[in-house]
Amino acid sequence: AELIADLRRAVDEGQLHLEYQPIVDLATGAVRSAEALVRWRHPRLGVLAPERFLPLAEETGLILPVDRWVIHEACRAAAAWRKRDPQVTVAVNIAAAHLRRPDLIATVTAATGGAGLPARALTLELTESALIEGSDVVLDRLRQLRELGIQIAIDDFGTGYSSLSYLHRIPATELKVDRSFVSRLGTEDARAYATVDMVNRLAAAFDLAVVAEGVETDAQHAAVTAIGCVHGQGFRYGRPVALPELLTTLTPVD
Ligand code: G
Ligand code: G
Ligand code: MN
Ligand code: NA
Repeated sequence: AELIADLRRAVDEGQLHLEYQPIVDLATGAVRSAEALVRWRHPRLGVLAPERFLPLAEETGLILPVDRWVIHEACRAAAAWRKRDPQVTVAVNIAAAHLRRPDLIATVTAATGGAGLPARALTLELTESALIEGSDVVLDRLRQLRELGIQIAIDDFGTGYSSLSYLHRIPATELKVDRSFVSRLGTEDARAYATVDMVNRLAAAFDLAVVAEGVETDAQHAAVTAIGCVHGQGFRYGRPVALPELLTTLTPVD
């Protein structure tokens, strides 16, 4: 309960910060994008991971100011790193509650516009469970975001209780294969390979990009590459790092 009052202040007092995890082109190893992950530098408890405070933030509605801050901060960061590599994009996680809010569009437009970031350089990551609540209002909001040029990724794909039919309705641009599937690759488990292969084919049929999440080992890297996934994310390519460290991994254009 005390943590709630603390979190209320944390946004205003600049106690939140972002780490960025690279998303690479599997063929070349080049960093194509980075996922922003929020951390809270609590004055007494030290740095708190999202699982320590996001559930509380979602219960109390404080997730809205948190996610708003994250969107703005990530857009500013992306505008900075695109000076080094103009192709690089940024991905942010969006809570289900935010999707139900009419001001999401205004927040996103203000953040990209204010940072001078093209809309197509911002990806919103939504979980299946957030999308499955997919009322017509939510679907309409997603379509508006798409019309602005914003990219929509379905996060942790394959783990929610959704049916495949919703792929026909959600205006997504990308599937992120959940790391629980990727973690079983590189063992003798043929079913793991078949699962990731199926998701990759499905994505191709729907003209969606694919990110294999949670790639940790060389064997997993070899498997997702053989399957034909285009992008990868995971400790094998890089852990979440602060912005200055991420910048050193980008190839300067000049
Ligand atoms: O590294 P990691 O522990 O950062 O992230 C744990 C979980 O927290 C992930 O499932 C991620 O989607 C979620 N998460 C991280 N940052 C944010 C954020 O800024 N907003 C929301 N809504 N979720 C986030
Ligand atoms: O749910 P979402 O995909 O947004 O979660 C991102 C989370 O996954 C972050 O907590 C991040 O630290 C974690 N993560 C990223 N790469 C790896 C990996 O290779 N292995 C494991 N175990 N976790 C990872
Ligand atoms: Mn994510
Ligand atoms: Na994910």
